[in-house]
Amino acid sequence: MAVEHANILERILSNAGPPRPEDFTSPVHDERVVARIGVWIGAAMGICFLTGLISHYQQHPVGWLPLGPDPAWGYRLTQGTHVLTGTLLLPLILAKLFSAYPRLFSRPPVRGLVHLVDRLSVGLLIAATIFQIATGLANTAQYYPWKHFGFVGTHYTVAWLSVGALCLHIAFKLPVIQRALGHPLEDDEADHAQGQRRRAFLIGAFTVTAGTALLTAGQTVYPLRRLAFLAPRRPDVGPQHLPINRTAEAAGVLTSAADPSWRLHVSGPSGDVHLSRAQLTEMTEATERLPIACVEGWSADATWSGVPIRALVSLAGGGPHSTVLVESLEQKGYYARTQLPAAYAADPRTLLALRLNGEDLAVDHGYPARIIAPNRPGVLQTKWVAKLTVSPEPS
Ligand SMILES: Nc1nc2c(c(=O)[nH]1)N[C@H]1C(S)=C(S)[C@@H](COP(=O)(O)O)O[C@H]1N2
Ligand SMILES: [Mo]
Repeated sequence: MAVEHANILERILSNAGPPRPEDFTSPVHDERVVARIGVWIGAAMGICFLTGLISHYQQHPVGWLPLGPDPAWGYRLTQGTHVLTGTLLLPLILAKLFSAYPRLFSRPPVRGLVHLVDRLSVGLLIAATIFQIATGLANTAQYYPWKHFGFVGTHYTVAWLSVGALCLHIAFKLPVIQRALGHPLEDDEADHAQGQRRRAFLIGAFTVTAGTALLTAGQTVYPLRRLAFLAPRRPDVGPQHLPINRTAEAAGVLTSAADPSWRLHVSGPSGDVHLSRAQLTEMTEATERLPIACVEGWSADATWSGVPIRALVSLAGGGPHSTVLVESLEQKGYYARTQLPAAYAADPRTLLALRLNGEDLAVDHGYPARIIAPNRPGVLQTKWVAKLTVSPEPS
């Protein structure tokens, strides 16, 4: 590697033009290394893309893919896997770029139409993947700097671009990939030392990736929680041993949530009712163990007690096919109003939760009452509920 840097420096100092691929002498710049890391990247990107799609359609339902409340841990699995594999793409992409970047200097830059499309697809693949990793990681760190574009729509669109570019790239490189994977890391006895360096690089890249997984997965894999040094959240740290996404103060509901004159307004086909917290606690109580799974990648199981939503639906004159519009005390914000589809509203596990892990809800967890439903993205588990509007049964 030292030789390599000296070569390149010499070219620059003597004004001999940009470096050529042969100036990069490290044995790590080798198609066998590039292809092996490529296989790991292909697997991680594939899993990341598919779990991301499922998560996306869970938050933005589409008619052709009816995702319901089962299994209760579904979103926890898809979103946890999505964020984890996306995070692992960072060390993997860096390793692959390092082993492959000398090829950027090959001459001539374009050797015909096919080669041009090949290079463009590589450019698009790198740009789109870096964009996805950067926006995804910013999101997991609760950093939302996008004033000019929405995160969800952009991350979703660029995902298709990067997967399209990945497929093109694999198609163009298929002969090289087959050749490279079919060959051992060293050519012959004479190449032994070089082969060892290639192997060491791959082991290093793998170790960094596995280490990143180990230090991140604890945000959702409970036994690893003490190792979650690279994750913004731990599943057991927060009021009532559960993390908080948005606090009551940030949502501007500190006063309204603590107001003893709070009433739950339930509106439906048979009219309007206003229920105090005391009246709600007198209704039939149900207790469910259900996860909160945030789009940011952390998730945790908790024990929730409260009134099944379907009891409130029938109180308001609705039925098993009614949907429920949930409105929060929160005035602004994307998640101040959410819609519970009928499959969730009718599920006996979907609660208007009043208590968490055996205590009254902390105000940051949604006191006086919040929604908790199985297999729902965290963003739709509305806190500080003020009003439920029950739709009539479709005739
Ligand atoms: N009204 C309201 N409810 C909300 C939110 C919000 O910003 N406003 N954030 C949601 C998000 S993103 C998550 S992950 C969960 C987290 O619930 P917790 O803070 O009780 O853990 O609450 C959800 N409920
Ligand atoms: Mo969230």
